[in-house]
Amino acid sequence: MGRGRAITVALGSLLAALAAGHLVAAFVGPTASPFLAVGNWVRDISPHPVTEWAKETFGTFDKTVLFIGVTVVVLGLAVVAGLVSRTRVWPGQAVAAGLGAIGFVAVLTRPDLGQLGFLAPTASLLVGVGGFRWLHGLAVAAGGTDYDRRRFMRVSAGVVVGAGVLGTIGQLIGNRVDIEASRRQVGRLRVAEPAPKLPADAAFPGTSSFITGNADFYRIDTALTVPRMTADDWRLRVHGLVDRELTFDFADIRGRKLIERPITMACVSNDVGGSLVSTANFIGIPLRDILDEAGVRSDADQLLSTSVDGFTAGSPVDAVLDPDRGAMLAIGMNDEPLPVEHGFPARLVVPGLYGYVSATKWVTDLELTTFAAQEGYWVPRGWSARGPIKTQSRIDSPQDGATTDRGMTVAGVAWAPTVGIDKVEVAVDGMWHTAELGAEVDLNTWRMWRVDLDLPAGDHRIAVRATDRTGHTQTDRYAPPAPDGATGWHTISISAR
Ligand SMILES: Nc1nc2c(c(=O)[nH]1)N[C@H]1C(S)=C(S)[C@@H](COP(=O)(O)O)O[C@H]1N2
Ligand SMILES: [Mo]
Repeated sequence: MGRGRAITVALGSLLAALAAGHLVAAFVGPTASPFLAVGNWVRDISPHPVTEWAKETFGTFDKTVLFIGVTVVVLGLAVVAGLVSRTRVWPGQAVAAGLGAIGFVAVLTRPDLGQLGFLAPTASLLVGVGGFRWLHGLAVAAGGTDYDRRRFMRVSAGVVVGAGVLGTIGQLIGNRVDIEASRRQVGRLRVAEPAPKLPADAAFPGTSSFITGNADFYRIDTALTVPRMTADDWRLRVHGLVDRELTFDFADIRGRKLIERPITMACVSNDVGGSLVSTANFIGIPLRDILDEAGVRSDADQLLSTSVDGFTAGSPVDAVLDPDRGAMLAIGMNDEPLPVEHGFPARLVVPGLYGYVSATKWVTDLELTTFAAQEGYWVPRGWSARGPIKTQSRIDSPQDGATTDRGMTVAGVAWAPTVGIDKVEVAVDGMWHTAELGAEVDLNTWRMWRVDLDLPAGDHRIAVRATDRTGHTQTDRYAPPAPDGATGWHTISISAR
């Protein structure tokens, strides 16, 4: 058969296979969709330099790019499958079976699927291999009469349209778990111990706002699709090196005395001057309370928290049990139930630890274990097992490269969660000025600063460094984010006139 027909056979059966898997996955768990599962799988097995390169090059679009990449590779394989089957059917069927097998492995290695998860890749495999055979037969026949040729064209167009319709139906059914409805049902959380009222001088003109709105709060996670777990379905299991295993449901948590605490969270991937740091009023309960109820045994030194989608983070037990640090199991954020992207129904927040070793969203499992026995998700991927947040500061205004008046104000933020900020200094062409500090709202939050300058006309370099309350001053030695957080002074160039 001709190339065009061969490729049509392959692409038609591929689309039908993916649509069948997607549709079945809508009933057995959306992440069982072979296409999604292969995307997740490729992400998990990608070598560290590749994922870092993708993050640096594409930022938060890295996952979209991953999807496009997987799509291109799969389409390419399908085209090959078609082209090698122009005379015989079996080579293409073999490629279809191979792709189906990859989908199978990807789905079966998902940590978040029930026993029926295998049905989705099974559907894809059968439809892919069977569909290829059927279309191939029609394509061979299409070499005969005009009637057969038109029939092949009609059938392949029908297969493509049908696959689109079934895939879309699968998508709609998969989204039927109305997570926003579950959030609305949770409604207002009644807080017994509210966060302190913000003093007027917590922030200055030109700095970030002190509390980051939920829509502006930075977001980082490995989830290709946000987990859709309702409050009713949510359970939290506490087990491992404990005296008694416990399981909590959402009502158990919200029925307790809820506290509200302002906490600054930071991502280890935040480069000097970067924006992966935000502050919110988190609502929840002290994590320590439920760990104490389970009775943490003295041989446990790591709390391994697992998300419904399989992400894991390992936090030091002394940090999560330290009453002064105030680690939380959070169910709310800035007066609302947690937004879905930030972990609804529940997440962990541990002041002073980077998110990758502490802040598990959609958390469903807390295992008391040891650092020697288990590693969190990012550790085998080149990041340090321990991730205390490093003292940092950032210039928010003016922007790098700006032209300013000679009389101007430099303003920004500094953070050293758990110990607090003692001093911020700004260097103008190497001359240090001490900045005025905003109110210290909490030792676990960032602190705003500003300094008024009167500059000679011309170009200037402005750098900032903070000193925390342990007396430690930020080093000027630049270190990149990997493996345990960036160091160095945020520096900008401006021109005054
Ligand atoms: N389930 C899950 N939780 C997660 C992650 C993730 O990939 N999956 N990423 C962590 C990282 S690296 C950070 S910095 C914080 C970010 O939380 P945010 O998106 O609410 O800002 O979440 C942490 N919790
Ligand atoms: Mo992070």
